[in-house]
Amino acid sequence: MGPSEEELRARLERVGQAHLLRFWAELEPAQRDSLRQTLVQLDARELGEHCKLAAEACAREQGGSGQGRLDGNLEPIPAQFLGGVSRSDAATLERWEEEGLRQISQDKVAMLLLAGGQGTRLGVPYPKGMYDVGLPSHKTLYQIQAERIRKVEQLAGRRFGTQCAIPWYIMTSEFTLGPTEKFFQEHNYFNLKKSNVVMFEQRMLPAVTFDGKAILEEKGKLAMAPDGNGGLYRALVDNKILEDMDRRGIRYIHVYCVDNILVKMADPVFIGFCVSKGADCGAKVVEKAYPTEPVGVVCRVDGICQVVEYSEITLETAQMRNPDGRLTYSSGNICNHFFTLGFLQEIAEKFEPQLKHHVAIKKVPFVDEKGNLVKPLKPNGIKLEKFVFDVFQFSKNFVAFEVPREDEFSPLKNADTANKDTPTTTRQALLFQHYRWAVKAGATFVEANGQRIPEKYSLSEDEESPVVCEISPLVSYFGEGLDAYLKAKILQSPFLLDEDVEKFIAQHE
Ligand code: UD2
Repeated sequence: MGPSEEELRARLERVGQAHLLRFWAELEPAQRDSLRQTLVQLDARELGEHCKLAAEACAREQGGSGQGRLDGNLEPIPAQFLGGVSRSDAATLERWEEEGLRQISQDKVAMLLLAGGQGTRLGVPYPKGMYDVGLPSHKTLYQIQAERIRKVEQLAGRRFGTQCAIPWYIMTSEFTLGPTEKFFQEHNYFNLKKSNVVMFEQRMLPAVTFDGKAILEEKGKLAMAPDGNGGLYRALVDNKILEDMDRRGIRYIHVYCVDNILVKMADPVFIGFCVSKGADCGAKVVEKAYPTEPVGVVCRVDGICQVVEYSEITLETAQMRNPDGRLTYSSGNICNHFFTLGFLQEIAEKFEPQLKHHVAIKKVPFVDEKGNLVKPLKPNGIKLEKFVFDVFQFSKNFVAFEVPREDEFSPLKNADTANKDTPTTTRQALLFQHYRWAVKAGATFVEANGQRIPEKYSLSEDEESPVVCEISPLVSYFGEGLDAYLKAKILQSPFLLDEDVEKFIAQHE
């Protein structure tokens, strides 16, 4: 049953939120129950504090310009804590890869996907992982990721003679849990063991007006949004995920965001690097493309590692270069992180409440005093979010690992009407990578008339891959092992090497 209307009203009045019951008299019994349940769950006192916090944080942010605030206290990640593909020789990279595969083969590594976002910029009504960017195979992001897990399990198992598994934890939100579960069921979990795919839900927080009032999006429903990808740490506790990891013997967790089509799942090189350095927390980064590129930079502030937003430093600092010509602050964050289980346990137990609240100002549809639905033209609401990387500051041994952008980072953020991070740019990035792998393995591509297509190893931003070439992750995780199929082969675009390699061999004999 829960509290009566009078009781609810009294509690809300004490915290200045009684307007949430404005339409109570008009609500059907089911709507009343649902609103009552939301308000009880939120707890009036906590709701009041949340609204106050949101309004204050927003006023603070709008009052002062962030630019230049941190410049004086900034320093790059010291060289001994920064590794990278182009900063190391082949033997060292192999050593790290071997170490990563060893940890995977011993069932100590898990993947954790952040998939609770609403993907508003892409503008599709379903979770981003279900998106098909138009590859010849029409695989979705989820399928590509699942197949990379299967392949790297196989590589580790073969190398060390074990049968191993990488559990896949997927953080969803109220918006994404239902459709994601259904999608995985319909696709038989992409042939992963169902018990190794663990979905859990992050919390939602009410959107708040500039004067600190929670917003009604319907007469009986509050406007709510997920609490940011840093909501991870509360969600891990709420859903007892760390206990589940511990029970399975997991020691290292590779966390990533859903939209990077090139993501190396459970990347053995990155994991091996972090483990070899004894790190408790690590971030994969790419070199910033240009000084004003709008990405957060991994660096130190007053000696403490963190991600600094581009809006928090001046142009002058962003443009600083080292004697070798590289940008001084060049480590661009790509939402790809390494944590030990022990570190996550510490965050959950001790530090989570200290994580900063970030303010996002959005247009939030609402019902006005007369009960009419209004779609605001100007931003009217504050959403508070925590960020996954804000825990770096609590690390005792933080490392960063730089990887080539063209091999590891191409995110799907926008619809094709934009010119960056779209279905087209992500598709092209993957096709061009697979083309480079094929050429490296010894294949030659020809036109329909048999004329050879000249080889290419780099593209400018708006150029298309010279051929359409897709290789199933079940055949190759990161370009390895392709010589066996592609050496000295003459191939025509569009080319798809799918998991049925026997058929391919028979056709090309
Ligand atoms: C993220 C990073 C940014 C940069 C960029 C690269 C954060 C806070 N920012 O920015 O530094 O690395 O990615 O692509 O990490 N998500 C949830 N719950 C939420 C909100 C988001 O799970 O409440 C997930 C979302 O589904 C996605 C990931 O977090 O997988 C990143 O979210 P985003 O795309 O909104 O982040 P973006 O692009 O602003």
